[in-house]
Amino acid sequence: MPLPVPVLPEGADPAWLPPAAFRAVGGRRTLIRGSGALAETVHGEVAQACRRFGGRVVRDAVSDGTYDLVLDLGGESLGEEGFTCARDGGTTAVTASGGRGLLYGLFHVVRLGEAAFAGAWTRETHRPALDLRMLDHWDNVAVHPVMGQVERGYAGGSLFWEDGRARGDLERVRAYGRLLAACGINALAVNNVNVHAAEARLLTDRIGEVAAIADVLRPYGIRTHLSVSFAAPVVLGGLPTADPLDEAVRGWWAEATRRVYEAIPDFGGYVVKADSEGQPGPFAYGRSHADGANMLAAAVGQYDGTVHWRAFVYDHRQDWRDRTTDRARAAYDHFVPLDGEFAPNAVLQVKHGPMDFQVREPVSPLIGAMPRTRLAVELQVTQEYTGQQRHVCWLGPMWSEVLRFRHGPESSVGERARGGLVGVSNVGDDPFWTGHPLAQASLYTFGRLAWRPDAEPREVLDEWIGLTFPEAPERLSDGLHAVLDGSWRTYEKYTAPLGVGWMVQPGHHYGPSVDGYEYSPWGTYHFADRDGVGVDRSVATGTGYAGQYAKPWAELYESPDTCPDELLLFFHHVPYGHLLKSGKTVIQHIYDTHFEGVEEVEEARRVWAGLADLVDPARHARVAERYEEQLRSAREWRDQINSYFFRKSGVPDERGRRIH
Ligand code: GCW
Repeated sequence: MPLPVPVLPEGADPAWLPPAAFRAVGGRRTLIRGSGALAETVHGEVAQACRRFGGRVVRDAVSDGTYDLVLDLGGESLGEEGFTCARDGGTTAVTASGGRGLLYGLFHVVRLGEAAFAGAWTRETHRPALDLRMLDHWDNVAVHPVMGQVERGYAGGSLFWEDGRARGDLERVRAYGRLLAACGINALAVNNVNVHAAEARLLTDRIGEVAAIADVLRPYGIRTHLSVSFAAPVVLGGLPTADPLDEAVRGWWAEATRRVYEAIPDFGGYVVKADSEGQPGPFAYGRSHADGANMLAAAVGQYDGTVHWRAFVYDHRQDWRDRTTDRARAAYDHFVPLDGEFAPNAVLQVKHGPMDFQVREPVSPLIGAMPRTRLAVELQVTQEYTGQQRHVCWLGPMWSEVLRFRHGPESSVGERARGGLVGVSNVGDDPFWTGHPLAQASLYTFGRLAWRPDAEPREVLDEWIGLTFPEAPERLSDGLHAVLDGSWRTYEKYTAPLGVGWMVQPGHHYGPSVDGYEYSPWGTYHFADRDGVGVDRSVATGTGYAGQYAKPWAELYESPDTCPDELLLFFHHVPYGHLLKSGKTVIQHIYDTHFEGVEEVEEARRVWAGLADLVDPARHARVAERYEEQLRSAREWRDQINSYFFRKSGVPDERGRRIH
């Protein structure tokens, strides 16, 4: 039976799968060959498109006709996810050997639109570069008193959880799974890595709720994962210890895991934040992170499950006067000595930068330093530090830089991420999914970069535009590029300068507060005084962080003369008069970029206003309203940062602009 396409609730935005995106497929004759759950999903998609656009779909016919499109499951081995696509004699043929491959092949044809049915082309083979393309949802089941329902969520409540339990109606989750499949995502963790009391129980007596979610995601090729508490044997099992080498503890996890797989046979595995920001972990028992991860890896191993063990481990109770402790060093210092000790199904999940998803950070040196460990790279799709989905900040270009970065000549970050690419989701129950409608572009781009880390982000954006706004006139597409392409750099311009990061309001992290975290225990300082600003992370005179890189990066970052401008204050403390490679002084750069950043937001707002006739009114209005806030906030950032540094340095703007 073909699986019916999910029905969106009234008012929910179709995002990048509006009905019109299926026009080309829906107007044609399609043959689908093969069986299995995902073939039914594919059939349901094509059938719905045909109902709308007058085409016809048949199943497994040996029959008469000629077909415009043949979707063929079976044949040579392309793995579970690969597919080929060719066009000859008026027929476009997709072949796949796994159900997911067939589904991805269909979405490929949908993306191509009319072009899929024009001319003739030789066979192309498509396979994802990374096997695991995952979203982590930082969703709480119960609303957390400080963090709310979705930690760092800017798009309303949770898609999965409502009133303290899994939603009874999971139709919207089904629609979400469909959107994710269309950009290539194949795994999802349904709860926050900070595992509170109610959420801990999802592992045991509440696993049925997770299973219900897994059931609706499965037909879209998505495996479900769960964040668990390392202390579960104590808090749920009543054991006196959670020591990973204790036999009773190991037995407890084995039994809990057996029940999980009973409920969810294709369960993906556990995500663990241990010994981090107050979460329990193996340190309490004098054990290593490899001991902890391997114990859980053993529990899920026989079921083909994976443990995602996060490397976000640092001292969050630092004394700001202590200049020897450097949070940027922490992940490397903790984990590099453990290289080679992790089980094959234990993946170390590393944030892309050494700190915490700032608008500009160097690529984490840890990613280049653990060749004998399976690593997953974690990106933050949710815009915690990049405007919280009130600002336009399309993150494709930043992620692309990260994924193409090479620690050494042999491989890029995208190639080192053998354990996958993981994004912290920016989605909630908001009608536009992501709060800011244009933030959908980041989510889509994340999926496509996980499929192909060396993809050109601008081309991915073209895909997103083509799907989301089918048959968009050139003026709309140009306008969207104008407001999105440079938005990350614009955001960088009006916020914390030259890679120094932070300067946000403590707690919620929205809006400027230059010294908000300066004397706090979190290890996030800029060290501005009357003479200069920045953190000395050199080996010669600083914290030594620069030495965690291999050559040539270690040498390049070591000296302010060779360090790239955009990271200068991450690596060095320099006087305000220090000359950048751009030819400007640091202080003048700060003034100029902050004025420019605001001007760029004004311009983007103007461009958007001019697109009103080409975008549906609700979406246009939502973005327009957010531009007002972005502009207000950008001006606030400009004024706070410029005034702060003017007062500290006493150096006037050489262009004499007004600084308060
Ligand atoms: O980015 C920070 C956030 C925390 C988050 C933590 C983490 C889930 O401020 O809210 O906790 O990182 O990645 O674990």
